[in-house]
Amino acid sequence: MSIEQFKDDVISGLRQSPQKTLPSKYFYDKKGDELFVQIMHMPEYYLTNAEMDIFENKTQELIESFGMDKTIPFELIELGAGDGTKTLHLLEALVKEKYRFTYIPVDISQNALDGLQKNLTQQIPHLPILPQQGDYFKILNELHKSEAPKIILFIGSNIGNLTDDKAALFMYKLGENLTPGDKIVLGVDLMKSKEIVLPAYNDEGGITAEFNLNLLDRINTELDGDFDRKNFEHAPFYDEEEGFAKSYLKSKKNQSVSISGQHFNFKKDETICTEISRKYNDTILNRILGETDITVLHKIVDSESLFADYILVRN
Ligand code: AVJ
Repeated sequence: MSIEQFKDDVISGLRQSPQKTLPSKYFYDKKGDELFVQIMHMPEYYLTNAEMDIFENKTQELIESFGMDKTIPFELIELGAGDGTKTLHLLEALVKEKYRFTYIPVDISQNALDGLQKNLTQQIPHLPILPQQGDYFKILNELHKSEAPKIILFIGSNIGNLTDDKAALFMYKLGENLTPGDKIVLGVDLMKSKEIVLPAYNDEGGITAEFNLNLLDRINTELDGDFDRKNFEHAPFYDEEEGFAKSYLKSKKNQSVSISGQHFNFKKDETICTEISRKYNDTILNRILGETDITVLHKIVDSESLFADYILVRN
């Protein structure tokens, strides 16, 4: 991720009117990565436990939905691999049941991949693992050259940060890089009441607020900005009807901020939208897949029906 790109995105996002925005992908600097790990361990952030429940307790249902032949080697490709704790359960079961496969974690962070590889080879000594660093679609395009059937893991509600238009484009591009019969495991957070969703993005301990405000610190450090974080507050929002959680940073007063020599004015109570976290149901997913060659094969939910891993197929 280049600093020029970061600067362009920040400046154009803050020039937007009426709603200023900042892309959520910039949350993840070193501090942001650490804070996100803390978020995943918070009692309010039900998403992690719910998907863990699926990978831990519905492993057989997951494996059966792949419909793989044990004699044919396949590739299990994980986009945005993270620390692999959920995937570990699936990998262990696949190895134990003598499936023939290579695990290919893909991430933009070489650091994340190194940590993951170290972890997984300790836990599963004979796991064939082939980490790939770089852009998802560049790597998928390379991998498409091999004949092996593929299962793509895109879990953790990572698709939730995309607007529906962008999610549809993402799924279309994914389909372009797959062969008929290939599968996708798509992990999404399900639509539910705001009593459950809001606390996940507005925890008592203030970790999410810190995660959101850290973006201002990052802009200050990397783009020579002078945001005073005391003058902004974390403002979460959930539209229960539409299923959109959104995070904002709200200006506590009229103020002007300079970034790389450019000035931006904020009125009291004016907001910057820093993240959307889309919540799904079958209708929304099918609409997003509408223009693609991908359809839903199966749906696995956790014991409390909070989260779903959809098994999709490329037709
Ligand atoms: C990593 C996109 C799944 O939207 O729930 C957590 C990021 N933001 N708390 C989410 C996040 C605030 C998270 N995803």
